[in-house]
Amino acid sequence: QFVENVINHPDFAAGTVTTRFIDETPELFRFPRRRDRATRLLRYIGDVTVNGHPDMKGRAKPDLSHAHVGLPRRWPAGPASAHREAANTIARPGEPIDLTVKPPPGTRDLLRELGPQRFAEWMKDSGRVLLTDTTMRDAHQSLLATRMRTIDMERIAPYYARMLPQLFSLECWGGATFDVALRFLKEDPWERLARLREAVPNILFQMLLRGSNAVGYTNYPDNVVRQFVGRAAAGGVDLFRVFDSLNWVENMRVAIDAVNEAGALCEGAICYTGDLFDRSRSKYDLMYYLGIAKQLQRAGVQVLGIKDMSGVCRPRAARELVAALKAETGLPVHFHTHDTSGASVASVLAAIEAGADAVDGAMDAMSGLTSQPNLGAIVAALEGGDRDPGVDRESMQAISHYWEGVRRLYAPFESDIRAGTSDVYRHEMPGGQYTNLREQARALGLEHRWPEVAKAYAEVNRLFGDIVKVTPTSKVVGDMALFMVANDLAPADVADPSREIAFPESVVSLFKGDLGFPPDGFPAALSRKVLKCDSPNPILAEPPRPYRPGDRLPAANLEAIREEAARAVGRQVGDDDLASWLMYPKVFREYAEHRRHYGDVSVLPTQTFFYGMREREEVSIDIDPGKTLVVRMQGTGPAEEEGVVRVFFELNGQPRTLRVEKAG
Ligand code: 3PY
Ligand code: ZN
Repeated sequence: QFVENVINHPDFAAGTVTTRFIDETPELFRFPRRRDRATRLLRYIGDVTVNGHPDMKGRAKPDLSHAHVGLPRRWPAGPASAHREAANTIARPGEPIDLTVKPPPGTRDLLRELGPQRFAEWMKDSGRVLLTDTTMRDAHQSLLATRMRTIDMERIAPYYARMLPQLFSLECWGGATFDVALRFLKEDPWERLARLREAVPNILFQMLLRGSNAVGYTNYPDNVVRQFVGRAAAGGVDLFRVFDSLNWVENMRVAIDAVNEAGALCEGAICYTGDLFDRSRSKYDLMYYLGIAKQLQRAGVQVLGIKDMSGVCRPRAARELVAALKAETGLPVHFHTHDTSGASVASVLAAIEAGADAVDGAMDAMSGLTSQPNLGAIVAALEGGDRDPGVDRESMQAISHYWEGVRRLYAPFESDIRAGTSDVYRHEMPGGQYTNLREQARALGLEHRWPEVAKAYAEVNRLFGDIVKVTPTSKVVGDMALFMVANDLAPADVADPSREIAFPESVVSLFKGDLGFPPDGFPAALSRKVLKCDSPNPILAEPPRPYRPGDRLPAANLEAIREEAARAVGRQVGDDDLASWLMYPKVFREYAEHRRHYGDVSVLPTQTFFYGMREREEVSIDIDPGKTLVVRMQGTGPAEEEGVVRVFFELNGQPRTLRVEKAG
């Protein structure tokens, strides 16, 4: 507000201010009374009700008249399970679930007791398979365009803590969730982490970190990556799954060191691509993966992750890879895959047979297709065997039932895919990208040419030298594939030195080395063409030799940037806000603006957030512990002026009328 007052002051605007302007202009410190939270939230609800949510443009509104999100209310009627006894509750099937009872100890307590090194030993010795539930991160990133809101996670979180304390970890942060929370959901990812952490004190929280790209799409200065990791660890992330989008360990070191410095558990992930057994494509053979694993081990990771982001690691490859990695490094191995082909449970079971210590899956209702394999099915397959994960299936069902209800709220973000597709073995698109790229294709009017896009994706990969495709390199390959289809370009046209092509910006950036380099570099001829090396500009005469972008990016002056951010958003900027700004300055600024105008919209129920309110609908909004707003929408009516609608609410029984401008 102070900044607004300065900017709007007539002297400031006229450029006649002196250095004593602030001292001599007391009105700068006169701020209008902060609009109370309820009014700002009503304004938001009014806007969305009248004008619709901007994210809903072009999406069909679902019929939610019978939507029901069922929280577990009573202990499921399954056999009394071990963990209920561990919870020291006398709960019996059918009894109400008491959220005031402290959750039993879990993996997080164990990590704190043992420290990362000894915890990793425990992972190998525990015998049972350890399970990660990805529902709160990768599953909704891959199925629902990452749109799941904090409130829907927070409501079920305390049940996880009590009903499934034997889970190894909850993947609930990082990847695309950071960007999407700020950009589309207008909520603070740091607050999400804090709220979930409070609800789940006992189970490891896991995040996906894109190495030097942190949670963004390009390399950041080293000190920015370190600052981010430090804040994430302080905010409650216990396990960092770190990867590099070209499998270049050199470019992961800063992140790995930062995780270790924070005392958190560091999982170095190897991105799986290609086919271990394809002799015509020997680049990605067993030696390749073992080489990366050894580098990661030397770099100081305690756990090895196999990150099969596209779901192309077939059962035989999973078996071979897991066995070899374990034998060669002695590190615990954590297997992650996607079900795009429909065959992922087979790969998970093969990985377990070969000795995988931990595997990822998603709760039934959020599994399958481009998401993770079905956890309930995995548990059932292992039940009674020597690697039985020992989690209560009835509890999993109860929690999955909740997710089933939640998923309905996000129906407009679902893709239209009905079945698995084994075409993934050809195009190798990551699960999190597949639906996104389809949507981009639709936006460009290319939906009917999707098979061509998928084919072009594979062709671009070959043109680029058969690279690892995962955020952000996968986005570059996708951009180029769409570009080729939209412009009717064949691979030969792209490669043809005599044919002028205006490559997409992201492609130029990739070849410049902004994301680092694959171990064998980019193909020389295409590099020359993309970078216009044959142009008269001598600086561009040769493609760059491989370098680590972090070595060329100057350290960010964090305090100067903090001040710049504070000026831009008109309030103080703490360390978490600073981290958000460093990742996404423009997005953060817009988020801050939204928050100033509408307040903290993360407290709204998801239906209200996306779809506004119907006439005579009533919702309860918990804005603080013990402070609830009851909002009833009475109806709308025309105002005296054109283009303005009056919305009639009742707020805690008191009538409130709001004037909402109708958008364009
Ligand atoms: C991400 O980086 O967001 C991913 O999910 C990569 O698989
Ligand atoms: Zn994934």
